[in-house]
Amino acid sequence: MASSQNEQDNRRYAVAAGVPMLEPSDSQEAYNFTLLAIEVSERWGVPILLRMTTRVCHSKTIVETPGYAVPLAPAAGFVRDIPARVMIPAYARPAHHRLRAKLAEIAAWNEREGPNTTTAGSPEFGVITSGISYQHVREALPHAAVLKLGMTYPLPLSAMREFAAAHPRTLIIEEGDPYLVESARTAGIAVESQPEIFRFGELNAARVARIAAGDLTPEPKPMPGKPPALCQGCPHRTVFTALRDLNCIVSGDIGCYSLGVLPPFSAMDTLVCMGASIGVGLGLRHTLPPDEARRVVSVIGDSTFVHSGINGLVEMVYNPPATGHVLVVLDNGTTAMTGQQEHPGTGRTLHHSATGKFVFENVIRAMGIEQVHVMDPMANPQAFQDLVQSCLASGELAVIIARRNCLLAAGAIRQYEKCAESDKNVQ
Ligand SMILES: Cc1ncc(C[n+]2csc(CCOP(=O)(O)OP(=O)(O)O)c2C)c(N)n1
Ligand code: SF4
Repeated sequence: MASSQNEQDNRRYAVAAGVPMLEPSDSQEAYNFTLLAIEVSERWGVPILLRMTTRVCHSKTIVETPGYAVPLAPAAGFVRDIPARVMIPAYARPAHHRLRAKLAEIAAWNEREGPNTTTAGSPEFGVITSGISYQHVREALPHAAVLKLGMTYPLPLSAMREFAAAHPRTLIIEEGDPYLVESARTAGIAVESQPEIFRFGELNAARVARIAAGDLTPEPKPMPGKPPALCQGCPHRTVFTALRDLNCIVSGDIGCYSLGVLPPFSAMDTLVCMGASIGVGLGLRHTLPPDEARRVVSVIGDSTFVHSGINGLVEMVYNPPATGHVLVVLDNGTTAMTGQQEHPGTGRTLHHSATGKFVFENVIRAMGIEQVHVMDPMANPQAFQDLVQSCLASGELAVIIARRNCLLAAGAIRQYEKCAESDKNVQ
């Protein structure tokens, strides 16, 4: 939950997809387990989930490369294997049997020689854990015996059973869902779980010490930080000022512009996941009473539009709401929130050299939207607000492309454009 929109536990995906999962607990293991993942993947012909979590990604530990032979990628070449790659039911049914057989083999391998380790400690008190939680356990409970699981799907249930049987008290420490606890108990292994309050947020050494001590006193609230805000001079500001002043119902999306939800704008009413703004906006248009439906506007960033928003536009053309709909595409020439990456609409590759360009207005017109407006929202904020108002009043389908480069990226974009121009002249 460091910066995303939901707190979820991806370990469930490994089970749902039947994909073996490795969980590194530091940088060295991130390195080693990546190589191991490739080995296991090549040996059994399955993809592997290398599960990284926030604190493993945000920490640095010394990495040694102990002469481990890095497996070479096989030479590329096409070998026809239709039953393995074409999942019509006739091939998919046996494929499922093959997958379950492979998972059983991988489970047996994990028991015998998987990346699971035991740290000796108290004969009375054992902890089963994995990933970053292992580091917190070692710091908070240095006296405990620890079974650290490196491959957590399929689980080494026999090793877990043996470890639990050897300790009168066996506690499971895990961040997020009670995945290990549920798996252990389903297999009849007696383990102690952590109280529900520790399911929320990340673990740390202090929280692990509280879990082990059964301390349920309320946790101190973190000091309030300075709330994030759109930069002064950000083009998104003008757009959200207009939407606020027009009292629009705004179906928002993910990017810097999500900050339009905060004061002084407070101009975003829904936000779910990347690309949802158009579908959610259309749903509101279809279901709200007409007076309210006419106030609904979907707002999406340029990168988010090409990522997955474009599908919503197909729906908008195919099932237009009776009151029409207005979509604002915030074309700030970059993927600002995640570090100013290029995207198909910039016409440059990730390394900033020129490539084919996705031209928003051309594509949107070609998709069947007749009212397509392109405007710099900062050139004349009142004109921009008037444009939104007239699109809302028209009762038709309208798309406004609010085009003005992100203030922080503008200098770099000018440089890339100059380079692309001089490259063209050289050619
Ligand atoms: C499914 C998914 N993938 C990736 C992300 C990470 N992410 C957050 S914002 C963002 C890009 C936003 O770019 P854009 O729409 O251009 O808006 P800007 O930040 O430039 O205003 C991405 C990829 C995410 N939140 N959800
Ligand atoms: S980084 Fe760019 S898009 Fe993001 S708030 Fe600042 S000016 Fe706006």
